[in-house]
Amino acid sequence: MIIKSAEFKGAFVDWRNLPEVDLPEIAMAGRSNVGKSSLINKILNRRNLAKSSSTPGKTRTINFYLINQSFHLVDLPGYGYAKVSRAEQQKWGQIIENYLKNRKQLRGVIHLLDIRHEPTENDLLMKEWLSHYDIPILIVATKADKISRGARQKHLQVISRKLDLDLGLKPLVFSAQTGEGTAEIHKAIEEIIGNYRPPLMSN
Ligand SMILES: Nc1nc2c(ncn2[C@@H]2O[C@H](COP(=O)(O)OP(=O)(O)O)[C@@H](O)[C@H]2O)c(=O)[nH]1
Ligand SMILES: [Mg+2]
Repeated sequence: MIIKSAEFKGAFVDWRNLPEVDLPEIAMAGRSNVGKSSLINKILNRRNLAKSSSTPGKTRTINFYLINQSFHLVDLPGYGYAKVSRAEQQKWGQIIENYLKNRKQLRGVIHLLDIRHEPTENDLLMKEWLSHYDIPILIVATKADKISRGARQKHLQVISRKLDLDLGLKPLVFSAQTGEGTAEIHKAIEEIIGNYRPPLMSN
């Protein structure tokens, strides 16, 4: 996939205020600090389009990017940041679940997990929502440069087992540092977007 254009289109709190444009959408989900902004910048080949914040847990908005005038990439609020109150975390959960449940343009979710860590309760909840709402998923294991090649399989197995992934749903290995996995993510996005059929107009 060639990225010809990538524009930030806004930050939203309520799914009801999202752009009504009828373009397919792919959303990114994951824990705060898992590497979402870094992945977005890397796959779009932009240095700082998605702000990589040094104060984790701050973004609680749904951020919209328009790519090649043909689809939206959506950055969901990172969940599970420990220093945020429980009530606040529940609010984020609602923002995310409402989006997943109601957004008609949504075609798939890229679920990011840090390759080094065992999935958390929040990661499991995310996976449950995606299954429940029948949303196609791509699991991406981030920060692959932080462990040795030899340790990869073991870490990937922990993730697959904990998330109870089907055999066909192998995590894709990614590093924003080295760019590993970028081509595979492009391909996956093209496949997900390619499946899009605009709804028939009716009156
Ligand atoms: N070594 C390494 N660090 C990464 C990678 N991806 C993200 N980071 C770092 O992890 C921190 C959080 O990244 P960010 O993209 O802001 O995470 P977000 O909160 O999920 O958007 C930042 O300090 C990044 O530089 C990666 O692939 N490799
Ligand atoms: Mg971010």
